[in-house]
Amino acid sequence: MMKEATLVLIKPDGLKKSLTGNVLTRLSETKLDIVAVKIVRVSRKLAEEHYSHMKDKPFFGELIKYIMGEFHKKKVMAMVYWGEKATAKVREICGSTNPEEADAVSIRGAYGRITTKGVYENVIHASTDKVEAEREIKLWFGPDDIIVDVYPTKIAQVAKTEKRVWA
Ligand code: FUP
Repeated sequence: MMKEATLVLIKPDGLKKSLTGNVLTRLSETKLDIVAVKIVRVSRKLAEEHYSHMKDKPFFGELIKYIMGEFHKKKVMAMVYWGEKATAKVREICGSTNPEEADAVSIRGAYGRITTKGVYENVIHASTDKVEAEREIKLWFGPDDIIVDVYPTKIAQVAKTEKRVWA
């Protein structure tokens, strides 16, 4: 069987509520490998690209504020899980998008809520399918952030770029 990669985000409500350990413990039931992890301060650009397919939804503005951390902490923990049927295995433990409809013992069922403004604060994001996973992982990570070769890469000459280094 082929291994595949899938993106998992612990959203700002999950970090604010100190649920990182609980979420990682639940995800370890999948026996998948974590091949990348970082804490990200989400820019508006990244938020809007990540949720570009939700652009026409009435709650889009609130959704962007939520993932940028304006209601909780301004950080997201982004991870790549890797293994056979990674996307399906992670989605199953996450539960349904709507935390009230999610199985009670799923991550979203146990820890999610719906705000009075109607935003689903559902603690975790998990890619829907393999195609979405690739799109999302390429938004959140570069090839050197991931310890296995999940997608084809190429060597590019990057001239005259500036980057921040330790002073
Ligand atoms: P999922 O793939 O389970 O993350 O769900 P969607 O891509 O359909 O939705 C993306 C995010 O929009 C969800 F995580 C929460 C939010 N959302 C709402 O706040 N209200 C809705 O009615 C639907 C989605």
